[in-house]
Amino acid sequence: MSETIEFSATVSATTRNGVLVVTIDNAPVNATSVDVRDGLEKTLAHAEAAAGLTGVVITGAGKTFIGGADIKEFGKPAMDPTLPAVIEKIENLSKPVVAALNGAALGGGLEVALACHYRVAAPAAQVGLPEVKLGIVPGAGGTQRLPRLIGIPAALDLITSGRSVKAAEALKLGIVDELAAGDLVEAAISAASVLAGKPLRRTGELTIALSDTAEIEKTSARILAKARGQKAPAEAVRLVTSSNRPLAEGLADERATFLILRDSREAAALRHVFFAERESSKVEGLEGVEPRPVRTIGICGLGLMGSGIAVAALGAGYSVIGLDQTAEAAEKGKERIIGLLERNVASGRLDQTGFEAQKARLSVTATDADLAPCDLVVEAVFDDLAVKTSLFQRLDKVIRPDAVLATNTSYLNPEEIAAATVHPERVLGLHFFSPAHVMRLLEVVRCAKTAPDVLATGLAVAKKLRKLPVVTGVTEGFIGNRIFSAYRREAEFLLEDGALPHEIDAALEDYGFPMGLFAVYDMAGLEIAWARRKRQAATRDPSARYVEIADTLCEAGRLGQKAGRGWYAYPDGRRTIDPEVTTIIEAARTKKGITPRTFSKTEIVERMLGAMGLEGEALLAEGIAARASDIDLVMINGYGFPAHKGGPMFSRS
Ligand code: 3H9
Repeated sequence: MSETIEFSATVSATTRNGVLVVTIDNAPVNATSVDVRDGLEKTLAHAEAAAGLTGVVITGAGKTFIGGADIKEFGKPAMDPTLPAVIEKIENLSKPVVAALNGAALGGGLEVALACHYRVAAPAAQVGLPEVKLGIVPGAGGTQRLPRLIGIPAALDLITSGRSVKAAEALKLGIVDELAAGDLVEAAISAASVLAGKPLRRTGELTIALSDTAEIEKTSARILAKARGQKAPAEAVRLVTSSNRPLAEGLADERATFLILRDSREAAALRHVFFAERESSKVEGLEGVEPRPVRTIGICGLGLMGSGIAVAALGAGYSVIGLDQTAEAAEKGKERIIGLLERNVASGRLDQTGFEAQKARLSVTATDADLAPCDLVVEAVFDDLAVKTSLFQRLDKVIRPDAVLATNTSYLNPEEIAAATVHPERVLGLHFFSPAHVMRLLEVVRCAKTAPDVLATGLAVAKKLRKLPVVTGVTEGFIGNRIFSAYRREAEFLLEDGALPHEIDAALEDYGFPMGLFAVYDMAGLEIAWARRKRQAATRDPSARYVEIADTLCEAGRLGQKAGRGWYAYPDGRRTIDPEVTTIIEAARTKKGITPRTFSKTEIVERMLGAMGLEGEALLAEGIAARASDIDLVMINGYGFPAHKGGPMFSRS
């Protein structure tokens, strides 16, 4: 092996068997920053000129090949060389360039690999073009080279979903040419040596395989419908489906589209979400605090919520002990959990071996003492203070004093539950969203006495469960339900002021919510919120504006879709506007002497966002949320706020 040549601070190379082995070392994910691009450009010039070199291998240091373009550079003035320019030089080199994919090759990382003449992957590698998730399209040849390599239908799927595929699937699709069983770089050097002196297979020169146009049109229509007005998926469809044209023309179109999208509000919003997700588990005061080890999780209450939590925990490798009131209820819970696991098998998310392993880690009981081995116990029993406190007092007697106790309450005060226990410092809230095995959001509730390592344990478990944790202080409804209450309240004010449910829903859906608020209410059922309003009636500020319309609907038996009518009517199951509801709303306006006026969609959305934003400011001022971006994550991941709008707080900026 020759000595190392440093082409830039992040790109270096050695020569092995006449092949230049180039390593990109730009922690944390080897993003193609200007220094990497500069280093690569110099490397290529050196490789072309050096008579003794027969080929080049490009690989990444650490566990990533290249995580993509450096997103932190977006929004800053462009710096040469650009990634497309470097990639063009890779493809046009007269000597073979082999990509040795040691880990994730994403976005610009995969685009570098696509321009290489051969791709060898380690079993841990994964490839993908996740740009649409950032509101952009691949900007360095991805939309033009991938269809040349694997055909339009497969490229359309990967580029518009942004999903990444593991090495084995990448091989099957034809994105990589070889899986390295042994040493990856050795395999890549061998490949380069074999290719030396032979005609090179340049991806950009390949002819696109003919495919079924009708099928492509169908797929494109489905993607556009799902995009809910987002620009990037539509542009990705356009670029991929038109890729059967001269490469230079396609690349120019792709680059121009990429630049416009990169500077768009939508892309800025999605970048905000990307960084917010990485920020949310960084909690002040927890630096260096070790979480308590957790191997076995106890779950009390095996209803829908408890079963969902159990499925998430089993999937993450934990042992689970489920507790319910009677042996019969516990058995029923077990059946429900196994039913959910079976669904994962049916959908291909879990194989038979995994299913058996998860089942073997599950046991259920109706005896408190059986929870003794638990490192963490999560309660998901009926949301009633007396029920929860008495359960925690019973748990105090059977679990180790260092085991963590978590409540999944949505609205009760976890401080009161903690205060009823012997060790309040080991109590925190873990507020899962339903269905708990599907929803990513997890509000981690920090009580006044929660010990730092208990909070750290909550965050570590959340990460292992592949959830998105957001830390919240104690307040009625925590971050999410407090903002949601403000949002709902504003919608009801709008009803009284002149808008109708379907007008409000249409405005929200146009903005990007998957479903309008009133349609969601009907789907979930109106009775739980009604019961809460009745409970709060005695303590409600009589001078505060209160809209009675929802109560009137409930009193009339309009409890939502299950009852066949709620905010809408559901003759033959389809949601339709109901004149009876309009009459109820008009009567409520008359009763208060309100002269209704019309609202445009923009006004409706502005009022709703305004209410959410104000409540968000209050949560920040009260110290319930640590940062505005945490609030955005909660609303995006728990309440359907469109990610491409960045969240209610981002949308104020
Ligand atoms: C693109 O490529 C456009 C091109 O088509 C066209 C160009 C012309 N840039 O996720 P982690 C940071 S667009 C800058 O926790 P993991 C991240 O913020 C890009 N920074 O690690 C975090 O920082 P901090 C397309 C980035 O091991 C740290 O790295 N590519 C970038 O769980 C660790 O991140 C993508 O969209 C970046 N590209 O997962 C891929 N990526 O420590 C985005 C990460 O300060 N990245 N950081 O909080 C990922 O999916 C994951 O980071 C990855 C590693 C799977 C790579």
